[in-house]
Amino acid sequence: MNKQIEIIGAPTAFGQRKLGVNFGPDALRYAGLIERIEDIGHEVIDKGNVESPELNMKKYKGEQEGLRNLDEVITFSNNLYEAVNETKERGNFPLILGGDHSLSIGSIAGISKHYENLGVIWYDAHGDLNTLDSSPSGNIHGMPLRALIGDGDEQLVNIGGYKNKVKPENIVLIGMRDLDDGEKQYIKEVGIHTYTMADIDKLGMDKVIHETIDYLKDKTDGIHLSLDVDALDPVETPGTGTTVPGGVTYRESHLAMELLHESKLIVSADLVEVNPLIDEYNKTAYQAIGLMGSFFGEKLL
Ligand code: EXY
Ligand code: MN
Ligand code: MN
Ligand code: MN
Repeated sequence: MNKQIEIIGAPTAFGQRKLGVNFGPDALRYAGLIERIEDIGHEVIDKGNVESPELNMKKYKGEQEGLRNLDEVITFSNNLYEAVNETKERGNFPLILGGDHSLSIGSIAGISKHYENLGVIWYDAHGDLNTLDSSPSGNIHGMPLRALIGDGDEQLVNIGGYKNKVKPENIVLIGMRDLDDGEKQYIKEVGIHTYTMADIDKLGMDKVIHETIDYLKDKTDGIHLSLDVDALDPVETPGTGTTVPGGVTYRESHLAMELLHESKLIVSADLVEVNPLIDEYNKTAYQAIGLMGSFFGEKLL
């Protein structure tokens, strides 16, 4: 049965310092994301972009103490929470287009309340598990997963009016190759199931995804995919703000998406950190659309 997929644009750049990622949703639409998913046979409803607070360029470019653009991130997260929650109330599949990864604070808040035990697959070069104390940057896009677990700024932790959206044991990190010391310590402390690039090299993506599904399927009642395009190797996929060499290949990522589709367990997804201003003519948006084709069941033959 083909899902009714609702596209929700989340044009935020407040979680980091590089303008352009806020144009990600429209770069993906312009590159043909909706038509690509419709051609597979799914019904796609484009809900437009959630409202964003004004981006004051002087403030955005300037130095800030503590959590950067905290007020804007809180407002944006509440707006996105409302939109995603409504999509889930309609029983549809939310595909949230970023925008930087701080958007997951709002998107997963809107999803998690509909599940007892939401699983999360965090496909990323980074853990995004910092608090202000462990953060090297003060950028909130390095913190969403920790806020969703329940640590950090109280307002971020309580988006949607509740906390502890995701349990550490229901998370799988895939693509890790740039973890801060505080994140490494936390991952070991709470035992988050993690596949680094070294693990992917040794096991191969087929086994990584099969193990991920086996690890999550009996203890979660739905799985959210949070796909950060910086998981992919920057030689192939340059259009993103925090590139790290030695990433997942485009072909490995296609395989990952095909296997996740086959699992039929993924109930929602974020597609984040596409920045067309850093890119070579929107190349990264076109790649992301190809991956979404595989994720929604496109067959090569
Ligand atoms: N760990 C670094 C920080 O916290 O500033 C870099 C985070 C990059 C986050 C991008 C979205 O994945
Ligand atoms: Mn990320
Ligand atoms: Mn990342
Ligand atoms: Mn399908």
